[in-house]
Amino acid sequence: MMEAFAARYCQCNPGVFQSTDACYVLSFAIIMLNTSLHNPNVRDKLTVERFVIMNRGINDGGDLPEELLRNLYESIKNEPFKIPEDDGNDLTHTFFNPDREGWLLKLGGRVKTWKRRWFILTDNCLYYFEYTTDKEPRGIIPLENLSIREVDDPKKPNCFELYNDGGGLVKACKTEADGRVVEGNHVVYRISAPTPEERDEWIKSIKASISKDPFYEMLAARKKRVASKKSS
Ligand code: 4IP
Repeated sequence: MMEAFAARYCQCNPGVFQSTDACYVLSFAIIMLNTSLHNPNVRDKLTVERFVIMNRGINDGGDLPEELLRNLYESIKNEPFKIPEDDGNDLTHTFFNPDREGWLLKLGGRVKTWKRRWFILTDNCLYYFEYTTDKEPRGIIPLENLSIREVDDPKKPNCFELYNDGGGLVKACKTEADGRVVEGNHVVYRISAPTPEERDEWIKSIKASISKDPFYEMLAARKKRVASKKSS
């Protein structure tokens, strides 16, 4: 399987490796790194320096760019890769082809801690995950009735907020540490984007998503009909 993967990777990404063997060896090194960093039974965690040394000379006798190895190390450290399990509850379809997705920082509801979360905007809902490979979201924010505004935060750049125009808690659900799904506690969801451009893109997409709510449109049309009947 790994050989087939290496062959296909090199075919799709010519020029990255001198040979498919280099890709094959690095793939194994990444699996070992993943285990070392994320398996709690492994006490002696690989450092980035050891990871770089471990991969010396694997590119047909030459070295791979150190920056590539360091980036790979950081990426695995930030997010372990997992083989998706098939538990019959496959939400892949739900999150396929979303309106927008990306990493954002989210401020907690009662406890004000910033968490880096993977956000997916689809079907008029904003979902957030701990990792891109998670199958179940940590939280879901339905966007109906919500408003969005740009805000300045003293600690984080490029912030925007989702809030209820009428005030009160935003209707949302979240997963507690013990796995229970409960209602969220946010009066506002304050979110920080990596760049001003991304903030603007998110605001634009979320606004579009809020306004294209079919239920809302149906309700608005109904209200209009009722109003015109009354006046006639
Ligand atoms: C948590 O802080 C996280 O920020 C949670 O975010 C957040 O829940 C909690 O909000 C907040 O207390 P600690 O992890 O430092 O305890 P996440 O679920 O993304 O991990 P939300 O509702 O933002 O998901 P409250 O409202 O439960 O305090």
